[in-house]
Amino acid sequence: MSVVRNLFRTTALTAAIVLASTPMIAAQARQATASAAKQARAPARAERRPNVLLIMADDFAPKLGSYGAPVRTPNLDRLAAQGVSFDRAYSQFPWCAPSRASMLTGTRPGTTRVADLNTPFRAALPDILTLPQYFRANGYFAGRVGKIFHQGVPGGIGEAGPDDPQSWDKVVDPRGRDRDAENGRLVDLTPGIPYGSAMAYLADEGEDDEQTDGKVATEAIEMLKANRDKPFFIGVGFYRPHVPEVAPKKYFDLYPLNTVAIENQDPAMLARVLPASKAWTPDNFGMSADEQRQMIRAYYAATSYMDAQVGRVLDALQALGLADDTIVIFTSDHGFMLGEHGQWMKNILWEPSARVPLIVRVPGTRTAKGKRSPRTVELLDLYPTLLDLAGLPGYDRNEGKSLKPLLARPADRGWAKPALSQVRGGRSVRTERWRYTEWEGGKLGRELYDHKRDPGELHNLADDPRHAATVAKLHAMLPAGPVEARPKPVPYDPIRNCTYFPAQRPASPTAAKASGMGADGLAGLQRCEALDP
Ligand SMILES: [Ca+2]
Repeated sequence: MSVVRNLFRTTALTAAIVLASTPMIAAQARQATASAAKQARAPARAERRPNVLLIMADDFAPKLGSYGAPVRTPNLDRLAAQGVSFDRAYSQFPWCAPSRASMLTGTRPGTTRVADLNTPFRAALPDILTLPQYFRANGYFAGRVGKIFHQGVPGGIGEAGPDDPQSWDKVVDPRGRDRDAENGRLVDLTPGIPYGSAMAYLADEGEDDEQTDGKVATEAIEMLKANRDKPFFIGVGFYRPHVPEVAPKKYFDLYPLNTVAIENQDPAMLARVLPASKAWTPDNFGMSADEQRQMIRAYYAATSYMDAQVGRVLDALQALGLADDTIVIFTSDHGFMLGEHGQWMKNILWEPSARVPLIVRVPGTRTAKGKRSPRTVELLDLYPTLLDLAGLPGYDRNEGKSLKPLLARPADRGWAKPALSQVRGGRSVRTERWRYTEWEGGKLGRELYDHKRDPGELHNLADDPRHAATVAKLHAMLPAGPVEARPKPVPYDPIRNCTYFPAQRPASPTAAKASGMGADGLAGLQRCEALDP
């Protein structure tokens, strides 16, 4: 019997009546909804559907206390104690726009055709119902505060960006003082790289609610208050810990610099990394150990700041009497490298780039409070999970699988679905024990890591004949079909503070856009060629 249905006993409409009374939405959405409605089974009895509060952080690897990281996240840890945490949850394309398009349409990157920051998923999927849109079409209020679909950071803060208007009844795009921090106040360890990608930070003056994430929390609380009497799907999208790492100074003070550890930088290990497995060169952008320490501290500080804002929203949910009627999800669009393998940021297929935190709190789930699931799950599983938990009809275009069985029994051995991730030119599969990655179908190399013995992914076993059978098995799990060319890592010159694009420089801005290169979030990047006389 559904746990959720036990909880939401107040009167509500059947799916059919809700659909008939749906407010005006785009014609294509209505059409697609009608198709979804055909799959609907009428609920067994009248019930009030649960609310959904989807909280996302940006570029957040699972560096939180409850995941064993030396980062202070008391509010997320409290949520984890009340719900189920997934230790092996993965992004399908660890980069903002492609990941969010996949998660929010419930389809894989091969279906969304989004592999850069500019291509809208509506180009390939004009009539898909997004996750919030599906709830909206089923009688929910759907609202968003901050970054749920892709927005550029920091340039797009305060603007809707490439949003999906038909997904929402209301959107709010707050803008705090961090948006203007680029006016010469940031500590920039990689000059010449735009602030969306630069290793830059600021221990800022002022209070929490002067920064964008503080305003996101404040606006989210207002949206909860305004919609407390109706079923709602509210997306709360925080901007930190995406770079630049701007947060009030008190959060930096939590991490004395001499207590922050940097990643293994053994030169022999770094020399073994496949060129295809890098997003940028040189290793660590040429940052010194002390500079790396500063960036890690800044990431931790921005995380603790974001955690405090999550806490404000969760406290409001409780104070408004909504906690017992609301499913809460916390996750991120992808992870973030903090110097592992000499790499920083994302858009590569190492574990810290592909892995995300995932915490699900379902009111009334008595069997799994504070438990952790070791099973491999994917961000695109969230869409069918939420339909399942809310008692809404399934959507036949979902390519993921409901996590509901794991919420009841987090270690359920019946769950044996591997997690797939990809970037341009790379395909990777993660099982509980292994990560296997192919670059251009193996032409540019293959990687096999045994996470049971080597969680740091330091020993590539792909060419070890003793693991040939494992490689064959994992290869068969990768998606079929052609693999596009692998872009070369972006070469940064830390002496001249500029970057080169040899070989892959497109002929024109149009060609750049078509190739996806101009869409890398690198617009405004200082080109070394331009510095030459
Ligand atoms: Ca992101």
